[in-house]
Amino acid sequence: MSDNLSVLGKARAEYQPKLPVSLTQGALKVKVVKGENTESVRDQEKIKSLFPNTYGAPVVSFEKCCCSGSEEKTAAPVRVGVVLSGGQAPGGHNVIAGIFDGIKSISKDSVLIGFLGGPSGLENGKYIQIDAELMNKYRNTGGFDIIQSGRTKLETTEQFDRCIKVVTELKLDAVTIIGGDDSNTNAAVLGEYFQSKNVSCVVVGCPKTIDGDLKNEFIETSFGFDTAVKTYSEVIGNIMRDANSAQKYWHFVKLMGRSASHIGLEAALQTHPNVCLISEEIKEKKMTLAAVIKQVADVVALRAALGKNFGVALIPEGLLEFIPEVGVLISELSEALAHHEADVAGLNTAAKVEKLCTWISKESAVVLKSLPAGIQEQLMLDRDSHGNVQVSLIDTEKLVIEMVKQELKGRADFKGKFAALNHFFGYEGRCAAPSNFDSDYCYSLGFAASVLAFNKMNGYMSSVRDLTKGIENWKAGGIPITMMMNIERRHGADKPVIQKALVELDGAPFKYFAARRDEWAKTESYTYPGPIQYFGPSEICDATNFTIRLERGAM
Ligand code: FBP
Repeated sequence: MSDNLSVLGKARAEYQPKLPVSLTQGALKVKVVKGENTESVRDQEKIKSLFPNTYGAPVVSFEKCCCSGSEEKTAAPVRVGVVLSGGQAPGGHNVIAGIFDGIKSISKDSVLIGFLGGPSGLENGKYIQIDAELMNKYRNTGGFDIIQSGRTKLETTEQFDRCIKVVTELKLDAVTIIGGDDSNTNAAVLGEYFQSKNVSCVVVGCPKTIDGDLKNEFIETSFGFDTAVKTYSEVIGNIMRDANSAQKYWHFVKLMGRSASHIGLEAALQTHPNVCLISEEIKEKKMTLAAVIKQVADVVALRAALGKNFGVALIPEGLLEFIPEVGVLISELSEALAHHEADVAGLNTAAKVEKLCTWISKESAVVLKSLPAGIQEQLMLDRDSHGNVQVSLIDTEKLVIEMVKQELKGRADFKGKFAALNHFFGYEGRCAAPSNFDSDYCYSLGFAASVLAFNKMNGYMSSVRDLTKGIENWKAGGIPITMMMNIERRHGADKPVIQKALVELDGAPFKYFAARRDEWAKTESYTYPGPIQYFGPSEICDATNFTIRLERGAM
């Protein structure tokens, strides 16, 4: 056991995560049942032409083997590599523990290779062998520090060929890529390339991201979302108590989640803030930035009229991209930066704005010039390796505060006070110790990935379903990654990517929120969820989140 574990950490290390019934006898005693062949969610012909070898594979589900328990099965050892890709998410270590225990249940001589620092570790052959002693130090812990993570995008044939060299030298049967939508897209592309080159190593994905936007009929949630939002909700609850105690500040809390507002929505369901902006609704209603600010200012004014110059507002970090005129600006900037990066390198903000305005539309130039210099600079920052604007670096909450202040100044009938504080919760929750739900879910996803690897199921994502029905009813299996894909514009080009799951306005979580938000705006209906509990009654310790329960009709 690691010396740097706290008292709780030591107790937590003893926790044995639970598994779906189909996996409890080990990876050798799993029956793989194939369903119907599949199609991608959109752009079928295009995706099929890009994935000629792996497109259309069936969904597979795992069943407990009907062979008698005493019947000993044996198999040759398997050699599996694992990569942690993208932003940290609670439970990643348990996915690795699930893979480790899964392949050891096939043969005690099976080997797990951990590639260091994300996909670049696979490309450059930087790795460690994960043995039992190392694994045991990280069970049920947060973070990705066992092998670290990275955001390198594997996309060129040179990179793929370097990966082939590494997996061939290491004699790997499979590589598991634990990542979000972009990383799992990479997993599918790499698997397709391996197969086209007759490389026997398969590539298996695993659904990770606190953002909660990698989900569909078969992937009910991405791991890490549950723990991260519970962690943010604890702190938001604490801030609500403070706001209600001092009664002198408005707190504006920006929450991570990239494009999707799932984190903000779930935090709202857990804590009942006075304001919670949902980017997807703003886009649907085609609200301008001015209209969004007016909506927030209206709540501030309403509360002030009731003698309440305080409150809590939740702001999703991807907000600006969803305000139509700013969204257009961001995509035009992305396109311009993709083609003219060298032309603007080294220029100061004002000069960069002037230069970029010659490549974007007149309307977008007006929007860009209307924003404060700090926000302009942040919108022009380099895109990440997948072509996304880095929304966690944009001070949206400060922009909203400033603009609400201006809006209220212009209202003759506003007699209240508006003193606002800003917060950003993101990194605080990404490496939290996993909740029981994430500990179990991640371990199960990892174990299921070992079954996919052993059965040579190339281009599949590990899946565990029926998550609200109690672990004894969880169903493990695998989903072809191409099934989740469509074509999107990235870095100025059309690319196959896994379709992002945004907040659905006709979905149960949003409807539940929308039916209550007016009441929450004017009252202090705050709830104080408190810290995640690991020991105690199951209804407290094993509870899932509102989003999945509402989506699955479990509340
Ligand atoms: P993934 O999509 O890779 O899971 O990352 C999620 C996330 O935490 C986003 O919520 C956030 O916008 C982004 O990572 C921050 O990126 P970075 O870790 O590179 O600062």
